[in-house]
Amino acid sequence: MKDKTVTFLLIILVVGLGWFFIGNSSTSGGNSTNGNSASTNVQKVTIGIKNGNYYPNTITVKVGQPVRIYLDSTVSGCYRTFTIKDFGIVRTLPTPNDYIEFTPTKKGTFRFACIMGMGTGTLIVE
Ligand SMILES: [Cu+2]
Repeated sequence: MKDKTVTFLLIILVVGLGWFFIGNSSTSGGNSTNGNSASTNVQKVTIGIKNGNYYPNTITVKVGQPVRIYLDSTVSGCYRTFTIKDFGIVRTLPTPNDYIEFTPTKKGTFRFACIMGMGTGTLIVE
């Protein structure tokens, strides 16, 4: 049972790395400011609450590079359960140190929202 879990995680890791390199090479033409290691390529975003909604309300990220989203201490209640339906993300972040990490695989304009849809915003992948 444990062996299976480890194998599964390894497969996820390999697939993830593969994606990362494919995504990186296909977009490398336009990016001159990127570092070379995976850690420096993570796009970190911290979202708070202003006037009853997520702020910043529009997030712009690059396709094929991991995105890490934090919710700061102004975010409470159901606003801490963050969803990006187009990427299959539904996650509760209990503290400001928790984060969602995913790699946007397609360009476009997507909606993010709290689980109940009161707080909403826009994710632009370019
Ligand atoms: Cu809500």
